[in-house]
Amino acid sequence: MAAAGETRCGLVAVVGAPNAGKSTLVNALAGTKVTIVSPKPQTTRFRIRAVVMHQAAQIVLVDTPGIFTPRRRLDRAMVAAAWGGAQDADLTLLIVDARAGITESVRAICDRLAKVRRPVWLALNKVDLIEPPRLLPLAAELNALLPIAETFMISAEKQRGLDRLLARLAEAMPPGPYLFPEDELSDLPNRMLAAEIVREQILRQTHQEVPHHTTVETESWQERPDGSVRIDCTIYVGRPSQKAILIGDAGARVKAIGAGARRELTALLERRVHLFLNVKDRPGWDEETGRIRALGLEQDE
Ligand SMILES: Nc1nc2c(ncn2[C@@H]2O[C@H](COP(=O)(O)OP(=O)(O)OP(=O)(O)O)[C@@H](O)[C@H]2O)c(=O)[nH]1
Ligand SMILES: [Mg+2]
Repeated sequence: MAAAGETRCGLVAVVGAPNAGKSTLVNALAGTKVTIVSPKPQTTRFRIRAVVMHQAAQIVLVDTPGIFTPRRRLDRAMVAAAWGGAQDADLTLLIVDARAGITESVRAICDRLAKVRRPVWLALNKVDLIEPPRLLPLAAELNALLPIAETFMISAEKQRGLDRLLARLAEAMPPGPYLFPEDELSDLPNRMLAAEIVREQILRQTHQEVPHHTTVETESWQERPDGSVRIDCTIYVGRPSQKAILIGDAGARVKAIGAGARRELTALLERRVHLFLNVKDRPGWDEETGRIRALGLEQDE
């Protein structure tokens, strides 16, 4: 424990295009899973805070939804949440998928970040996927788009370059008391965690439009006398055809989703979990206030 007056603490917004690897990085720095990851873009839907302790610094990482051109009300709320994260932070860490390079959405993000009056750091991610000589020109091109205070080359997945990034983040945090208890890993309530873990399985086990037209809400959470927990979640989909895909032949798909989510939740909660999933079609849920609020979005955006 650091003596009073010696501690540092700050907020770091992790922003970037969808699929850049923001959540993978946040989990890697936190040393545990606090936010879900999938190969599909638009996985993260709301801001999730992860508290990372390093030496006498508390680094509060804010994972944000990927920034893209929004169409639905849900999308607009997601993108607003991402920019809200950058607004509140002491420092913005821009994650760019080095293999994808400077896409239209990276360019648009840079334009807007150039107007945020806070330091921007760049992490070129997925360096395991590209030839090293391509990295410097890419960093230089990004530096021409906006002033970047520090640049890192990392692989969040292979955990490369993360020690230096963590050490520099810790040094850059402003002096001040810790904002959160040292043992608090994340701000995600258990009910939201359960819903997110179910959604992660849906992202992994279904394809095309299904995952992006799906939302999950925890309806009830019941502690049982034997120490186990019963969790009931509702999965809302946009169309009856999507409901049929999610349920699968004789319920096989939803069963597999439930089995995967239960396994994951058992490990995360360190207790026995009984998970019940109910699939409902609800056209237009992605324009509905109640569903968007259930994700914690549009509260103060
Ligand atoms: N090869 C490789 N893959 C990575 C790396 N980092 C992340 N990925 C993969 O990239 C995909 C997207 O990762 P996420 O962490 O979900 O990306 P994100 O930026 O949070 O995406 P959104 O939440 O949709 O904005 C996943 O399949 C990850 O496993 C990396 O360093 N190398
Ligand atoms: Mg994410």
